[in-house]
Amino acid sequence: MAQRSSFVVVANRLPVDEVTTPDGDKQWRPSPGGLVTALHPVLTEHHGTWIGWAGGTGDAPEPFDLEGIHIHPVPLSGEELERYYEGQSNATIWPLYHDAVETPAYKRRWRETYRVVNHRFAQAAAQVADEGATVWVQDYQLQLVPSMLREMRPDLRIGFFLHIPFPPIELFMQMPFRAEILRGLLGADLVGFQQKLAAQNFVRLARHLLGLRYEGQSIQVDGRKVKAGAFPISIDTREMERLAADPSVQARAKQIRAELGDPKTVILGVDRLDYTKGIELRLKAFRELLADGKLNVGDAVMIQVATPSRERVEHYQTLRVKVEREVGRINGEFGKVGTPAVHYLHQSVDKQELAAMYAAADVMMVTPLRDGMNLVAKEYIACRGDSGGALVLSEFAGAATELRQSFLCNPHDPDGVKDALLRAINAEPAELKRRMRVMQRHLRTHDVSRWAKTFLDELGVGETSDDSEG
Ligand code: ADQ
Repeated sequence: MAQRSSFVVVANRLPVDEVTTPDGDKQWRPSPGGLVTALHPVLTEHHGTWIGWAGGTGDAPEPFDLEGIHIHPVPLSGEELERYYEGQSNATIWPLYHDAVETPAYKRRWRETYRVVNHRFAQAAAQVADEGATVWVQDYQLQLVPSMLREMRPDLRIGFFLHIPFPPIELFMQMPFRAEILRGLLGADLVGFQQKLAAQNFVRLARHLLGLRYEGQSIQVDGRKVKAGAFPISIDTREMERLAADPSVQARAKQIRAELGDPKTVILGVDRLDYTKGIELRLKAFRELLADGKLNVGDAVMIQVATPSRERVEHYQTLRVKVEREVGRINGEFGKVGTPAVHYLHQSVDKQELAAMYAAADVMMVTPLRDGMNLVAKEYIACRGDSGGALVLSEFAGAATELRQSFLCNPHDPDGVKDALLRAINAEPAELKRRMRVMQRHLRTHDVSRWAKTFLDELGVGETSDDSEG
């Protein structure tokens, strides 16, 4: 019989990676991430379980304990991975929820498998949750889990958090199994979003599509109340500040600038290689400023780090080609031997190197066409200490609601992006430091543990303490 828990997290991925030790043994290692950092205290306090996919296809590993968390792997076959994850999650729901910036594809067999896999996750949660336990379901891959789980276990408190945007009614209505998805979410007691606007889209949709009544943010469903609300996610701010202040990271930041030829302005972009992130338009803005003579190679240099992502999905393959063509074009037209205009890394970098890059960059460009939050923007701010620096930020990132002292721009307007970049580059250092300090103060109080605590308090999970009380 499976170990039972009073607190259960259900997410597509488990917070662990399998690594091979120097002796050739396979071992599980925690994979660092904001979510697991935030939830770790709650999970250990409640003998919590995390249910998710461990990576790989075929049989799942047996459940195990790691650093005080019970890990409960869910299996996926190769075909399920293709249909549930790459298909329904990342070629239907992901583009649709991001303003359809790429055209969503709809396939019956994808949604059938999405249903099957969601049911498997719900069953795993029903199996490990104690009587009256709290279950917190994460993100767009698992939107049917709340209602499936409620049917199996009406005694549970169920929360759901959507990490990506929730679209306006007109867009959501495109989806062939729209009512089923909505009912899936309404199985939760609390549905959390990054933004107020997303929560409003959700309650309005419930009325529009299912004729449900709502008062404020509370929807009446079968005699129950389902609350919707905004809970903007954040980062482990103190940890990020500490990392960036580390002498080895500072030394590496200096070294990066030296290797770039100590230019006046280092411009940085860090993203998963995703079409929502606005990587191409950022490169294009940089190219046009070079062409206009407003920037010069040598004075200004750009680094673009793009983590490989969802490489088997067609839109992502096309994007890679487009981004790499643009990088090639810029370097071809403006680079000199030994001095490229853009340094492009199609790779993932470790946390230390990432912090050093943030510390080395005068201007950070975060220009998504649509983004639930965007944690890169917040990480950059936490890494600046008192050295100033400027954030160019898209109005369409959730982070723009909080980071008002950034240089905001409309990513659909190329001139607007160029203008914001130039203003950021030419701003007075004192002005930049002032802006940075305001945003840093905000992030110190609005960190990821506060996010988790606010959500769980609203869900009514009694005595969850944040680590300051622990
Ligand atoms: P993502 O779309 O993945 O997340 P983001 O919020 O920017 O986007 O998080 C990316 C994370 O990956 C950051 O912590 C960043 O440091 C890291 N990362 C990015 N590129 C990297 C690289 N090359 N090497 C190493 N690390 C890299 C989704 C939503 C967001 C929402 C988050 C959390 O799309 O809008 O903010 O979930 O809710």
